[in-house]
Amino acid sequence: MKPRHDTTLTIAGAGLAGALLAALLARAGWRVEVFEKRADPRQVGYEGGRSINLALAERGLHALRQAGLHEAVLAQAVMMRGRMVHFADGHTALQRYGKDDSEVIWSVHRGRLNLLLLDAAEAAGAKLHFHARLDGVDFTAKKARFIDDRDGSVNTHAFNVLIGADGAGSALRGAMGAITPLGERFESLGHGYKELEIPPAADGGFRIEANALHIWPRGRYMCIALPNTERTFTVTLFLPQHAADGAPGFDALPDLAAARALFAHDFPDALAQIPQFDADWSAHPIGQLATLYLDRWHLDGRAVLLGDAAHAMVPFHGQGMNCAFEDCVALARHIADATDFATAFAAFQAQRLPNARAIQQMALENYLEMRDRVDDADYLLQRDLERLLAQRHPERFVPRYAMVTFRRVPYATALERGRVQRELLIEATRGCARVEEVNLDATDALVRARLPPLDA
Ligand code: FAD
Ligand code: 8R5
Repeated sequence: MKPRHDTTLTIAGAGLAGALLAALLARAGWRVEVFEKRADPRQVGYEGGRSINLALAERGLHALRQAGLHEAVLAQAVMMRGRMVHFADGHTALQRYGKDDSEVIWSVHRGRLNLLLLDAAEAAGAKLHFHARLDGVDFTAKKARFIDDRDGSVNTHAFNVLIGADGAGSALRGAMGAITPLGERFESLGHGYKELEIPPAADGGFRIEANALHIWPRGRYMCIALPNTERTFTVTLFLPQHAADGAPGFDALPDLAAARALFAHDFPDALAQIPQFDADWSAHPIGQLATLYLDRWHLDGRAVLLGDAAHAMVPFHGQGMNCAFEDCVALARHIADATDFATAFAAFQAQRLPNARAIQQMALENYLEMRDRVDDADYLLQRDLERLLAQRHPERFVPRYAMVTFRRVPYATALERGRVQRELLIEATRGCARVEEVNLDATDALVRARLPPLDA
């Protein structure tokens, strides 16, 4: 479709996806209005000043490139070359993510990224409304109701097309579900998270290695830390909600003393770097982790969902934002290519829903990998062989982590080829203790037979 002057695209939510999508659609010539429940962060500052960072990978970076924003974002990002694993005995080891510094991920500040995207959306011509919480939709009259939570006042806006970028608790999803069953299912992981902060060192530098994503794997739970440009780290403890079989859980940490005792026992080196442990633990809520599955993302040509509103996932692959950004580019392209909105939204759903399912599954699987397998002998042998095969067959054998993180092949392709590769690694390392013992001629033949060249 060519942009039409009698048609406005109304976006609910000016978070990461809503702001980027507004920029992309406004640049393409559409009239765009965005309604966000919170205040304008450019006026009030973001999230109470807390540094919350996200890992940006190739899919997200590529979307930012489409909006001309990648350089501005990377100028404020910290490079993470690999996992720095902190073993229980205190020693550490860097496991590189990619072959060199062209294959890295970037720690970016959520608040600053959001500001940049909002400025870009506005510069492209999108109209932004803050203090406007979507509260109800009349899909017959095509009217949406918004509430200003400061005083409870209500505003009603006529719409042509509604786009839901209003996050995991999406109000638009709720309104659509009241008209048509969306097949909504929430699956709670049964684990929660708590954020803590490592401040800068006395000399103003980073207290631990800056250019890495730190992991303290402890079997059934773990801590991670991502660097901030302010030379701080945001530390996140992931832990079961309920203690069971001798493993700790949030419900068995009734007070600060219990929380400190857990850290002193399992993460003493991390605890030593968190001087404000007590204040952080008391002030920060326990975050919830769940996967949201839907069977439908759109209501003919009237409404469509994307990002967390359509497919919230657990965080363990660091792909929630990356996937949401990929959604934005895909939706903008389907709107440009189709003859009407119903066709565009159906094509968007057909393309993206199977891929959202695939990354949701891989994100769940990566929790086990991060917390339990990074220090396991079989895993390390398979990982050595994986690196060797990736060098010998760079176009055929691309580790699953790399397909998800450094390539843009559909997530469903990464999942399927990852399965083939895993079986191959298990077969090839059977009975071997070291990678030198693997029969490489036979393994090369298996690679050529099972893995056609990957072209993306
Ligand atoms: P959101 O960014 O949540 O935006 C939704 C917006 O809608 C918000 O601004 C909200 O205020 C607004 N809103 C909500 N309801 C209404 C309403 N009724 N009316 C109007 N506006 C409304 N992803 C990664 O790729 N890498 C990471 O490392 C990573 N780390 C994360 C760390 C944390 C602590 C969390 C919580 C998530 C992380 N994610 C990460 C996931 C990522 O944040 C989300 O996947 C991404 O923000 C989804 O974008 P979105 O625009 O769909 O939703
Ligand atoms: N999200 C991430 C990865 C994969 C790292 C690897 C994992 C915190 C709430 Cl848990 C997690 C990754 O496999 O070595 N890349 O990026 C981000 C992650 O968690 C984010 C910061 C998070 C939700 C709290």
